[in-house]
Amino acid sequence: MTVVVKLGGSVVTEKDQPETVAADRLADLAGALGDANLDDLVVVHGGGSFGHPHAAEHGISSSEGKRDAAAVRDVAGAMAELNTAVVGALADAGVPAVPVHPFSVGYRTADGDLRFPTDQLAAMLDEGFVPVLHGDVLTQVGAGATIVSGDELVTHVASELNADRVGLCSTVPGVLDESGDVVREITDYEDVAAALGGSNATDVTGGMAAKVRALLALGAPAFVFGPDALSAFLAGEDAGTRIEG
Ligand code: IP8
Repeated sequence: MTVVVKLGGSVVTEKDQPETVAADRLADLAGALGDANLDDLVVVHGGGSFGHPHAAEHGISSSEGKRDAAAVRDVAGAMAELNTAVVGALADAGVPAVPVHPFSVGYRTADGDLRFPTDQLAAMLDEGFVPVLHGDVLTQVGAGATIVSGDELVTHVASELNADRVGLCSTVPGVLDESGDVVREITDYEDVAAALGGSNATDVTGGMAAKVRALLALGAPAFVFGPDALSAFLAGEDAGTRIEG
């Protein structure tokens, strides 16, 4: 059973305090991952108050690039620092976690397509390691460097490794309907199009729309849930919103 879990940046950092790890929350999540009994686990984490402020300061986004080595060092450096904290918390909880820094692994084509090999991740899993990736800067042909989000890496890695289950641990307890209630199951984007701002909504604000569409296309069940539900997800239960196309 291969499981890919994303720990949202707002979950593992204090979003309003620059470069501050949410140490207690991270330790709880790491504990849940340490207690889980999984053959193959890949962890991806977001940027929170580490990567995002630097990316904004340098005017870099997933579509806007900069040919600026200092900017790359800033963003990649902040994300490496957060990754060290996440890997450390997982190690403290007994997880055989190892760091994987996406800037050094992949790139984007001039069209923005992600080229990110995963053979090395499969080899790490075979050797009993738990790779821990993160949203990062990525070289883009003709554009310098752009941002790759943790979500984009989750869907890419899950699909390349034929993951059996995917979990997105976020600050919200699931995908919410117009009344603010958790939608238990999504099998078609139209189920939630109205609540998520219409089927043509883009993800410029990091919203749920593109996330749901990408997860529907995955071919494995994906779950969006809050930190309290991580243990249930890892135990194989349905947690938060189940998304499967
Ligand atoms: O928090 C973005 O990853 P996300 C990471 O998953 C950076 O969107 C470097 C801003």
